[in-house]
Amino acid sequence: MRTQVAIIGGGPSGLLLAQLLHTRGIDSVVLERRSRDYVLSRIRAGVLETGMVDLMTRAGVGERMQREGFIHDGTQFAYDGQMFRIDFADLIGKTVMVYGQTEVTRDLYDAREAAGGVVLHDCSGVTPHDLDTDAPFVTFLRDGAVHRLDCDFVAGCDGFHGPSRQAIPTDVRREYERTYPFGWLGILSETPPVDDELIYANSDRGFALCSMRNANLSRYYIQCDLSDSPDDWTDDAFWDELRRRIPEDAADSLVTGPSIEKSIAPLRSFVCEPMRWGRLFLAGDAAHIVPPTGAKGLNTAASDIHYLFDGFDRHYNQGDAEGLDRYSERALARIWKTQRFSWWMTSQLHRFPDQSAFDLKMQQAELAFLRDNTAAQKALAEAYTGMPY
Ligand code: RFL
Ligand code: PHB
Repeated sequence: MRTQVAIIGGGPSGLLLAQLLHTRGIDSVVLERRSRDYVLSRIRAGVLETGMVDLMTRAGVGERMQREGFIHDGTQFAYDGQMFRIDFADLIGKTVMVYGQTEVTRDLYDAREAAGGVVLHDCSGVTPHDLDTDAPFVTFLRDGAVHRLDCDFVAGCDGFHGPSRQAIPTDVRREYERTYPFGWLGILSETPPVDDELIYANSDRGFALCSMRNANLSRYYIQCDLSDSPDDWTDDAFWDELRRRIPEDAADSLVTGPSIEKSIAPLRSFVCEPMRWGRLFLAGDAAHIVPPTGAKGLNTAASDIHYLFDGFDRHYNQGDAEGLDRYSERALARIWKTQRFSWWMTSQLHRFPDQSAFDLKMQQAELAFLRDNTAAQKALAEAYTGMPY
C-alpha cells in the first residue's frame, strides 16, 4: 500500500488533516487503533474557537455545526458568592461555538466516507519506520495480517499515549510537564443546561464547571481527588456537590437527572519539542496536553492541523518547503501561549492542597481584577475565543 501522507490516529486531529489534504488533492491513509464506535463514544471537548470553526468550514464539514451548534457571546465566572460575565462579542467582537467533539468527529468520519477516504480501524502494533530517510513507512497488524504502508510523510496524530512521539530519539526530544494534584469528575445528563452560557466556578469546596451540548444535554464537572473513581460518586452525590459549588441562584434552578456518562480525567500540562523529526510531524495531543480549564485541547489540535496542512499544501502544490520546515516553530509558538492561558485558568479556579491563606487571597484578587478591569477582560476574551493562527 502507498500514500502521500500516512496519518496515525483517527481522532479529530488525524481526520481533520485527512479531510483538508483531500480538498487540495493530497492523498492520505488514516490508521486508527480503535473501532469507529469507540472513538465516537469518547465524551470530550465542547467549545470551539473561531479558528477551528473556520477550519471545519474550509474542510467542507461546517454545515451541521453551523446549523446545530450554539454561538456563545460570553461566559460567566463565579467566586466568593458572586457571578460576573465576560462579554467576548462586546469586548473584542468575537464568539465561540458550543459543538461537541463527538459531533466534530462524526462529521469528519462522514465526510471522509463520502469522499472515499481511507480510514482503517482496528489497526494494532502501528509502528513508523525510517523516519529520517526519504522513504518512511508504517507497519501494522489488521485482520490477522501484517501490512506495510509506504509514504512521503508520517503525521503522528495518535494522542498522548500513541507511539509517534516515542519515535523521536530521546536525545532530540525535550518534554516539559506539570501534573496537577486533582482531576475533573464529569457527567453528561439529558437535562436543560442551568444557564445559557458556561459557568466557571471557584468555590471553597473546589472548582465546578457548568457546560452543555444542546438545549437538553448538559455537561457538568467538579474538581475531585485523583484517587476517586467514578463509581465512588452516585448521581445524587454529584448533584449535591455541584449545587454547593455554584452560585445560589444557579443551584436553585439546576435541573438534575440520571447521568448518561460519568468519567474522571486527570489534569496535565505537557509539551514535546520539537514537533518534527525527519519526515514525522506530531500534531494535537500527541505533542501537547493542556488542562481542560479554558477548553483549549481540541482547539490547539486544530491550530496544529492548520499549520501542518499549510505545510503539506505548499510542499505538494507549490514545491515550497518552508511551511513544513517551519511547522514545529510556528505550532509551538502558539501552543506555549495557550499553555499559559490553560495553566492560568487552572491556577485561578481550583483549590490546591498546599494553598496558603495568601495564595487564596491572590486567587480572589486575580478574579476581582478580571471582574473590574476591561483590559484584563479583553485579554481573557482574546485567549478564550482563540488567538489568531
Ligand atoms: P485524540 O482525540 O486522543 O485522538 C488520537 C487518536 O489516536 C488513536 N491512537 C492510535 N491509533 C493507532 N495506533 C495507535 N497506537 C494509537 N494510539 C492512539 C486513538 O484511539 C485516538 O482515536 O487526539 P487528537 O486527535 O489530537 O485530539 C485532541 C483532543 O481529543 C483533546 O485535546 C481533547 O479532547 C482534550 N480534552 C478536552 N479538551 C477540551 O478542549 N475540553 C474538554 O472538555 C476536554 N475533555 C479531553 C477531555 C481529553 C481527555 N483525554 C485525553 C483523556 C477529556 C478527556 C478524558
Ligand atoms: C465541556 O463542555 O466539556 C467543556 C467546556 C469548557 C471547558 C472544558 C470542558 O473549559
